[in-house]
Amino acid sequence: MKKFNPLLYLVTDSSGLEEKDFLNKVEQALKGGVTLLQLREKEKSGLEFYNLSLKVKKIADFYDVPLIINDRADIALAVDADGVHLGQSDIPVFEARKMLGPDKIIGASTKTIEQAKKAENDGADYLGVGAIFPTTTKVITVITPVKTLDEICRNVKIPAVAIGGLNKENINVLKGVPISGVSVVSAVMKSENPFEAARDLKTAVTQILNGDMQ
Ligand code: TZP
Ligand code: MG
Repeated sequence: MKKFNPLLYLVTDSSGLEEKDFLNKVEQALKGGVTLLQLREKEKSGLEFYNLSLKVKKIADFYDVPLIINDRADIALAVDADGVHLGQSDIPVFEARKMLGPDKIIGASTKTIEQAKKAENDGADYLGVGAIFPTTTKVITVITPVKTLDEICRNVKIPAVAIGGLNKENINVLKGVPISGVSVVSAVMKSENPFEAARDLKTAVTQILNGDMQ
């Protein structure tokens, strides 16, 4: 499997942006220090998603940041992305593993210890857990308490990242929780300056994970 570091995991949202502005935002965020990138598209056709994936892959490759495709193992394979991210309503992790083979990264969204253990046993490489806070990003989700996140982290061997409404002001709630990183959409995608947003968030996440935040 390709090595990956989920410390600052950017999940994209292109809605309301022209393609060139979207690609520019993603590039600025990568420059700012994003360590893992997920292309998430909920409204595009397969062809549009595929075409955008090819463009984002070029940028991600330039910054040497692995690219994960949300929902679609077929598109991940077609563009030779580094992996796929699957929710509880997507194809099962074990099927994606059969399709993608041992070398691709497979992530799974989980909200309970049972889901987390199943994803791990089925071959997932990392877990996304949330929403930790209410989110304004278009997603059907419910709150996952920090305590559940903590229990999930302690019950699996694969890395887990926290997601949902997180930003540099509120991630201190994650202090002491053995997460491997933080995943954000709006904190970076809605920022006027995604370079600074990513840079500052990375500093804050690093401090939280090292336990040296006030
Ligand atoms: N899964 C759980 S919450 C969420 C996803 C995709 C959206 C997170 O977006 P934001 O803007 O960081 O709250
Ligand atoms: Mg999904």
